[in-house]
Amino acid sequence: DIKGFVFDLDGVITDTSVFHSQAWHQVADKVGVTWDDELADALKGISRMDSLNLILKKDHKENDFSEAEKEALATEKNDNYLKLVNQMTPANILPGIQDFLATVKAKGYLLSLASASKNSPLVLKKLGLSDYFPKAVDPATLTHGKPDPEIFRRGAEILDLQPGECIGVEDAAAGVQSINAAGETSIGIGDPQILSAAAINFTDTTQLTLANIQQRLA
Ligand code: B16
Ligand code: MG
Repeated sequence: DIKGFVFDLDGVITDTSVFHSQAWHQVADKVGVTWDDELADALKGISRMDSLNLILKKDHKENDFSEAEKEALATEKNDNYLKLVNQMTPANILPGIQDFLATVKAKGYLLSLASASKNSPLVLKKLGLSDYFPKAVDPATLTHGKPDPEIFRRGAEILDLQPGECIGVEDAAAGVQSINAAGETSIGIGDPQILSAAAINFTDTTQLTLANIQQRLA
């Protein structure tokens, strides 16, 4: 029986994935790496430093920067990102998400957050959704990022649930892999070709309803 939902944040609850992309695009331009949609998708769910390394690798620039220079580029990206986050309001919650959270909470399902982002407490606060997520995995405590199962496994643990009792909700291919490897039921929200490993695919957040989930699981 499903007793809880483990949520990704960026790209599922709110469209900060667009802000992450914008902020990285500026850094890519600066280091002379060509930006494209495929790179943007590959960065979804990936930690800040791993994202920078992926960007540099794309055009074989991973050895062109010292660790200190990489730290500075990652900080610059985060500063770009925070400028965008600071303008956020509850209007940035993706359609249907607030209803879904309210419904599952009212029905007694447990909720936790499995976001790779160190900015997730601030983002939740800007959205007015902090109260739904008193339980969140702290990404700073992880040994491995998505697609490793660690973050989604911990998302179930902090709810005192077994992975088999949880549904994980993701917009990133790396995140869907993490959910599956953790032994949870995966919902992928977005392009079904990119998220083909998900147990359930929804093309956008308006489709995320308990009725639709029950229908797909039947
Ligand atoms: P930060 P999620 C992930 O969040 C984003 O998808 C990814 O693009 C970002 O690099 C990562 O968080 C780290 O974020 O730099 O804010 O710590 O999708 O797992 O909620
Ligand atoms: Mg995401």
